[in-house]
Amino acid sequence: MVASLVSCNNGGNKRGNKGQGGLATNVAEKVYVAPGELDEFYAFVSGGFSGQLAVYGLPSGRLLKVLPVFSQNPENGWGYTEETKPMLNTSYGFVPWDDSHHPDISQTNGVLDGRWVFINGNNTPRIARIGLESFKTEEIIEIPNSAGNHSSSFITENTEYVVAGTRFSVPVPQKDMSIKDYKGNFKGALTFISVAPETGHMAIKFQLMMPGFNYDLSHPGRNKSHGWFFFTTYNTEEAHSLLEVNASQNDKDFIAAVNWKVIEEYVNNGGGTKVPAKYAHNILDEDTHTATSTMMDEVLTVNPMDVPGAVYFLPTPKSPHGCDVDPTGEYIVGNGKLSADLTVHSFTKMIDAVENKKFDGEAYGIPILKFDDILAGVVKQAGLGPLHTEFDDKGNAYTTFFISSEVVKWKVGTWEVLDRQPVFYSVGHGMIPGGNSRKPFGKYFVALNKITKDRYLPTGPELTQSAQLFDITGDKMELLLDFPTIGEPHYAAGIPAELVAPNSRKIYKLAENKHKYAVIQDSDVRVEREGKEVHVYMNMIRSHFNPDNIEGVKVGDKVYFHITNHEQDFDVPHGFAVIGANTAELLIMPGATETLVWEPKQVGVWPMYCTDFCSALHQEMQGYIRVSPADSNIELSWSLGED
Ligand code: RUQ
Ligand code: CUA
Repeated sequence: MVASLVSCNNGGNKRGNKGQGGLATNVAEKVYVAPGELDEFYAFVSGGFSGQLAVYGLPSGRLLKVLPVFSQNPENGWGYTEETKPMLNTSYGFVPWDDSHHPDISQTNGVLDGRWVFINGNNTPRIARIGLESFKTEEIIEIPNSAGNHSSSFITENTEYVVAGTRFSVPVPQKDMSIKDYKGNFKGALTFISVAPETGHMAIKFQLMMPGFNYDLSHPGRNKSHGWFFFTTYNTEEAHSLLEVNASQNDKDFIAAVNWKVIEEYVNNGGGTKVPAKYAHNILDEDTHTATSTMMDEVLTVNPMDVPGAVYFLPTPKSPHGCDVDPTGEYIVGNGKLSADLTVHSFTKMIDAVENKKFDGEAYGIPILKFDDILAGVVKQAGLGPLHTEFDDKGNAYTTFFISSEVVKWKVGTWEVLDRQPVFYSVGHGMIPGGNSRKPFGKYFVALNKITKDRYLPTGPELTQSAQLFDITGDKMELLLDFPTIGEPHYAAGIPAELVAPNSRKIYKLAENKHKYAVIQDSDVRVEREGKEVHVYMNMIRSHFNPDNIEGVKVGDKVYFHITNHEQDFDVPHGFAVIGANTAELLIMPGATETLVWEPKQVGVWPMYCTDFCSALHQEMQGYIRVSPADSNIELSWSLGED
């Protein structure tokens, strides 16, 4: 029996390309989701420089949807329609792109609750909230006084706050000054954004103005450490040039431990300083199907010096990147990316050192704890270039190593390495569904890889980025599957499908459509002129537009097509496009209204049509608009089914 098992595995290896592609013969079954069957988990995978968030099924690795967040998406008109344009508004104007990194799913009592996913925009600092009923970006808030919003968007264990820490420190407020004066003058803002329990609406509660380090990643305390938040820092040297050398001088940087409960109390009692700050707050209303953008003008800042007990520095070797807290909340892992060892701090020891005031100096007035006093343990020689750590539900941790290109499984508490598996290649984050919560679902580990040379068919100079799925139910991790990802996958968040799928929206109720230009009754269908603006109040149902013939439009007009989809049936959107429109199509969900703007430039009779193959008569779902010269006196008229 044993002999045949071994030879079977070896046989698998021999068949594989270069000895790497070979897998045990039963692996295919483990990822095979038969036609008509559904996946067990959703995986929300960040799109990196695509600015979006992609939804995959696990274990199949099938791409289910790309959710537009920070970037315009012509596929469904996101950021192109009049309704969604305000979502991409910022204090810098309309910004139709970002670099999205770290999704995090809302939690209740430290357990995934499946209501929302948050994700950060790194470049023009923003946090987005995606509702998991409609799988739509419902809210985006800009983060002022921040630059490179990277230690984001992580939530506290009752989703009290979503946190946005700045990677780059900058002058606050921004001003014209010499870069050489960085040291001691720039600030790093750590922003705590409250999340309303029912609606999810975000509001900046306070910004903690920290020394001018780089705040790289963060995670909340949980269980016993609930009320704290931990941020890795690098460049505690405060270098401003050639950081690869100058920010690697200090043997240890810090993890900043922030007691947000203490600051919250301070702020609730009137503490903090309001400062002017311009930032956009954008909300998409599900009833009106329309977004609004509000420009805010001040923010509450907190100087850590004013709140005793609010912040401590935990010395952590060699430019730590990931900052991860185990499910019990006791252990805080600093993944020192220039170190071979992993440093694990103890929360209990940290509190003990704080209470006994065992400090080792201070930085900008913030007490530094003694490394040896707070150390829980070291995972020795685990690999090269540790980046991120996730946890399973059996007391194991899984750390990704970028340089040695592997995932290393180790035991929390004994710090012994239990297993290591190569990944192909150069893994960044890893993800276990719920792997950074009180309750991980430790069935799969997903490695999110940067480089895929020779793993996929070549597609010119750039290959796809990719994810690799491991089964982690046994003693050894077992590689099951490679699947390509959209953009660069940084972090991901996974959740059992049963916590999301039953709540998924099927339609919008037409009767509840509160869009200003909705046409619920056919009798309200009309075309109106307001100066050079023409408003078309249109509806659609399989398989026609109402109206489908419009005359009286002139060159120089701005034509607004406000279109309501009258379908009340699941999975029947209609599309809308018109020749020469300088925008994307509309893809209108059942019961919703969307608006496309068209500025006709040429006289003629121009077609419009449905872009989504919605019925056997989809090709018949079309119409014409007559465009007359600017000085014509043809009256507006519209019709459906007339000769
Ligand atoms: S970061 S690996 Cu935002 Cu580690 Cu990407
Ligand atoms: Cu409606 Cu095709």
